[in-house]
Amino acid sequence: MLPVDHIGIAVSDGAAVERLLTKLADSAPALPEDVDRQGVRVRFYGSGTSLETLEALVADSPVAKYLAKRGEGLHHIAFRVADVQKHFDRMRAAGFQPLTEAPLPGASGKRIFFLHPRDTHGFLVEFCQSEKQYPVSFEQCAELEEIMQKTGYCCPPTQKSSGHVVTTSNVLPEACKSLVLHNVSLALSRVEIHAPRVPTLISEVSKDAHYAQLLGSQWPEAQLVILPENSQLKHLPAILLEFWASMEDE
Ligand code: CMX
Repeated sequence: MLPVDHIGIAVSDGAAVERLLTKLADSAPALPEDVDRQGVRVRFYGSGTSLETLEALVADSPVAKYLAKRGEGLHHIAFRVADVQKHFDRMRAAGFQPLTEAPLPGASGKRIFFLHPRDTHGFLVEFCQSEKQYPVSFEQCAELEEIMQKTGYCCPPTQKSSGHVVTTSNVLPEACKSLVLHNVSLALSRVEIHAPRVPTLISEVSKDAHYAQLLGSQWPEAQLVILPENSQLKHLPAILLEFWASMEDE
């Protein structure tokens, strides 16, 4: 299934709801943002799948109409996609009528489109392309690539940025922002490593502590992130996304 990016809740007074949601979601909201095109003020709570409160800024906005008709409550569910245009075309080809002629800018720099609730059993559906996408190339990691693409945070590297590389190969690329060695075998420790000067994440290294030490000593400038023992493929997206986000923060 596509990942849920956020759940929208229509509220009469976003500031008043802030105290409740900060407790409930165990996270303070990002600063409120006004989306003039939609006539709403939004606040996002949490990362990953977040909650979004929507309050009306103008009387004839969709949220004002919703509040007048149905009162406060669940307003929409938003799926996160890597390529919003692709899903716009996909939904149209499947016979849905998106509410706009094309995806448009929404809150947090996302590009979004909606389907009418009458076409979706009574709930409003949004598709959004995350504002934060990491350029990643996958080499011989089809299974991991499939999982990572589903997060909606990965896009192919561009020429401008060589991006992050996830590989099971021991032929290591020189130019990349970060290198993830996924499931590399012990064979790697036996070859001479010409390590590229990049921060590095090593996966599933705890299978062999000696191997971690060896790479650590050969690669002193690298930032090694040792994954928990028996960590499974399904845990990697969260770990990788956190790692790449932390690189951006530096
Ligand atoms: N969820 C479920 N049903 C909804 C709904 C919602 N969020 N909003 C409206 N409806 C229902 C109404 O209850 C009504 O149902 P009934 O006919 O059974 O009474 C029907 O849809 C039509 O509603 P309406 O009040 O007549 O409103 P419109 O048809 O003019 O608009 C909609 C409905 C969905 C097209 C409009 O709300 C819209 O364009 N929404 C998308 C934009 C939006 O919601 N922006 C705010 C979010 C911004 C963001 O996240 O960035």
